[in-house]
Amino acid sequence: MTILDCGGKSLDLTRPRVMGILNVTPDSFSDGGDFISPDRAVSHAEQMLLDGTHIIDVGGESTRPGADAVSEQEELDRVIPVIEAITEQLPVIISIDTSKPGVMREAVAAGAGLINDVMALQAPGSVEAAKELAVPVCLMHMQGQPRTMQNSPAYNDVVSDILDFFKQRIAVCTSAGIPGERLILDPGFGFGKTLEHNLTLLASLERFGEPGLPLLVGISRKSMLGTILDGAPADERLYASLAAAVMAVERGASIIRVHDVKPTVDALKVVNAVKFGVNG
Ligand code: 7PJ
Repeated sequence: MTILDCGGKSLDLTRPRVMGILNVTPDSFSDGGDFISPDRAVSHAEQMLLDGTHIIDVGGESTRPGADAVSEQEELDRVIPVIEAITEQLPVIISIDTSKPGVMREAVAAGAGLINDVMALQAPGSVEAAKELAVPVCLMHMQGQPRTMQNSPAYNDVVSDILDFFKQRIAVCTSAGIPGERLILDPGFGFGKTLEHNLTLLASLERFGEPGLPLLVGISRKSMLGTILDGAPADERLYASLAAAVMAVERGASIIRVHDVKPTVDALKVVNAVKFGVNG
C-alpha cells in the first residue's frame, strides 16, 4: 500500500491518480505574450479539481523539444504567485515542475507538496534541496537536453538503459538521505526518444516496476501520438492520449500526467471498475 505524504496532504496510490497539467509559460497560454495570471490559473486548477484530478502540476519552464531555458527569477515570477493562489483557495496537491533547486525551495514554501524534476535531481544542489524539503520527488529520465534531445536519440536497450539510470539515481538519492519511499519514477516519454523507443517503453512499462517505486507516465498529446495519427495536431490527440493512459495504467502506472483531466478520469474509472468493482 503506497500512501505518499505530500507536505501534509496524502496521496493514496492504491488507485491510479491523475496529475493535471497547469503550464504557466507564455508559449502554452498565449496571453498577449504574457504568462497566465494567478486568477486564470486558479480557475483552470479549480476546473481540473472538479473533474477529478488529485495533483496539479505547475510548470514555468517549457521543456518541449527545442524550447529555450528561462532564468530562475523568470521561473519564480511565473510559478510562485500561482502556487500561492491555488494553495490558498483549493484543497489539492500541487506539484512543481522544475529542475532548479531555488525554485523547488520557494515552491514548497509557497505550498507545493511534490517535486517533478525532468532532470531527476541532476542539477547542482537539487539533491540537497529535495532532501531538506522532504516532499516526494518524481525522477524523470531524459537523454540529452531539451534543445537537442530529439536530434539522434540512441540506446543499447532503451528499457535496460533507463532502468540502470533509475538505479543510479535512486542510489544517489538514498545515500544523500532521501528515503526510497519518497521517490517516483518516470521513463520520460518523448525526452530523447524516437517513436520506436517510446513504443517499446509503453509496451514494456511493467519492467519499470522492478525497483518497487510508483511510476508516473506523461504521454498526453505528445508528438509520438501525432506521428501515429498521421500528423494530427496536439488538439486532436485526445482519444489517442486516452488509449495510451489506459495502457500505461494496465501496465502498472500509478500517476498519469495529462492535459485533459475529465476524459482521463472517466477512462480510468472503467479500468478501476474492472479491477476493483464499481464502488471499489
Ligand atoms: C513530462 C513532464 C513527463 C514528467 C513534461 C509535455 C512536455 N514531467 N513534463 N513526465 N512532460 N514527470 O507535457 O508535453 O512526461 S513537459
